[in-house]
Amino acid sequence: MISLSITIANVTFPSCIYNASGALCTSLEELIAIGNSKSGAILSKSCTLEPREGNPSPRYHSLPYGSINSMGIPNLGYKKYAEFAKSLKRFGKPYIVSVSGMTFDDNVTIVRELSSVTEIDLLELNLSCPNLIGKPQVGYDFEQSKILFEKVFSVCKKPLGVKLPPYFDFIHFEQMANVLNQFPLEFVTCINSLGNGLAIDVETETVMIKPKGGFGGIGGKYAKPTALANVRKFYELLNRNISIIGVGGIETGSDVFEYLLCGASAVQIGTILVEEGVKCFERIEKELQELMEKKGYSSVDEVKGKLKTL
Ligand code: OXC
Repeated sequence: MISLSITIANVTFPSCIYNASGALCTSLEELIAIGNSKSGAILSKSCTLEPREGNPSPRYHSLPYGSINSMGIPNLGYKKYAEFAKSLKRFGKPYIVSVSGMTFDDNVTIVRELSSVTEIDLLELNLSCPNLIGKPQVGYDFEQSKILFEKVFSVCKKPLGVKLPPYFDFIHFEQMANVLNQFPLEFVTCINSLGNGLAIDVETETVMIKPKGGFGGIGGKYAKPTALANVRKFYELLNRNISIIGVGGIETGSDVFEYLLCGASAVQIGTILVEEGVKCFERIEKELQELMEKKGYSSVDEVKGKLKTL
């Protein structure tokens, strides 16, 4: 049997395929369902200092090739995700908490506090939520990102990674990689949703979601080519000890294989998890194993980064 197991920051993931933050991972029940599934890790919804209701509904809509959302980080507050850690340990897979403080200082406080919770394995700092009214994405401000990393790494005792927005210009990849390479980051997750897209119902001549006049983050198949490009570019530019996690439009084992070729060590599932439920992990894992077997590969490492160019 082909092993899909991987190791990041000395933490073993039984499978390289797990949930994206935001997809069915806000309540303890949802996190337990991920624990009980074939997901290779349990990643929480991004958390803030205080609990949040998020943006007004409707705030998620499926689209022909993906989804649009403007959730606004509804979550239970970081203390709950710390509390949940003990009961999630029994699943024998990493528990990762996503952090998305509303301010610079909130991020520092949350990372410091979660750092001392033994049962949390890793932290993913989300610098790329496109749906917070009046708050630009920190990941698009390279100077601010650097200042934040300096502070966060001075208080963080856990392996920490960062969730990035999509970049579209080589100079921006270089500028961000230059910042990231200066810190002891364990992983980089590429990409958050394509920010501020618009979806329209022609019949009613109306936008699909309520917040921000209908603008929202686009996920699913629409995002895949951009996400693959972000994984590939950062694989080329980042220090080799920083693992890359791919996310965007993965529906099949073949999609995962593409991400591995680009240099991803693991992948996260967002839109299709919301649409299909936690059973998607078993299906995608099986599809990937069959494809790898057919091609004669026996581990994730053998495929990683092997993309050919013309
Ligand atoms: N990305 C995020 O980081 N957060 C959520 N949506 C998204 O596309 C959210 O909660 O709005």
